[in-house]
Amino acid sequence: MSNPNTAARKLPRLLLTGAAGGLGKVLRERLKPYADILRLSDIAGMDAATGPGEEVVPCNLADKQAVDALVAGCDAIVHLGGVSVERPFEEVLEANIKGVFHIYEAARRHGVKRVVFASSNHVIGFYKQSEHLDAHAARRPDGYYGLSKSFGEDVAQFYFDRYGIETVSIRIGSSFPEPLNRRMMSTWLSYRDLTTLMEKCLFTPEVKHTVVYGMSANKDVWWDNSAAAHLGFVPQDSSEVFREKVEAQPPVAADDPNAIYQGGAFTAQGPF
Ligand code: NAI
Ligand code: 15L
Repeated sequence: MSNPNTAARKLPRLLLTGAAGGLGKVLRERLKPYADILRLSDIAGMDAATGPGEEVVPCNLADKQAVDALVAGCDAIVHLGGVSVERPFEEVLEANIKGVFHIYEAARRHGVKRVVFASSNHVIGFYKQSEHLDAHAARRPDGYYGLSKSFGEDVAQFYFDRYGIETVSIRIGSSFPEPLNRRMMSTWLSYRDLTTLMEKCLFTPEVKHTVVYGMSANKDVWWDNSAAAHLGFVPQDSSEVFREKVEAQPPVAADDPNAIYQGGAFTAQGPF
């Protein structure tokens, strides 16, 4: 059901970074109804055959001038672009840390008032799976990638406090067609729920800087979204339908990070 607080439903021009990636491809299709023009951007090549209402603007997020030009003329930004797994710091620095700063600087310069930032559960990855968190829990990043998302959330808060640019930072759990392992039974976010959440993030009238956990209505969850109730996000899917398939996988050892930490294997990657 739609959020009664959700106002306008179509933006003149919406920027989608990371459009060539896994979630970018999904949202390229699903965000079309919410924008007259969807501006698609990535450093990687993508299907350049633009459909009606699409435009493709290639860009390296590490290039400040290029990002400035990318953001010009846009009304809102869904920022998915960047390194999406644990990588050496220098790579994360360019794409994620400089990248997110460039996005907000460009938003400030061009008067963009709403950003949806693809943060990650890896900002809190070092909590145990036995712990339950809301959005106010202190962050415990589980690597350079998690640190970059934590920085992004701080940048979002700063640009709201200083310039009034509103952001929803979605701490996405695991958004794939289906949960791939036992850990993802808790962290899974279906594409349908991701799309609904994006719509809430873009159109809820006042969000300030909201942090929301991106998860479906899974049975055993670690996260509490009460601090983001104003978004009116009510997930429809649950990982339960995949339980039999997931539990047919070999058991995970009790001392495996995948069985201990919310961030799973990310907590044990590197040093590079
Ligand atoms: P992905 O790795 O498939 O897509 C990321 C895209 O960013 C890629 O197409 C890549 O070419 C682009 N990119 C990387 N460096 C760039 C640069 N310097 N300039 C411009 N573009 C660059 O990742 P996915 O799964 O689609 O995730 C999208 C976003 O959501 C990412 O920010 C990721 O960190 C975040 N996220 C995703 C989760 C998931 O379960 N899929 C979970 C948590 C967070
Ligand atoms: C993420 O942040 C990654 O981008 C994604 O590829 C998954 O690994 C996800 O977290 C997860 O924790 O399952």
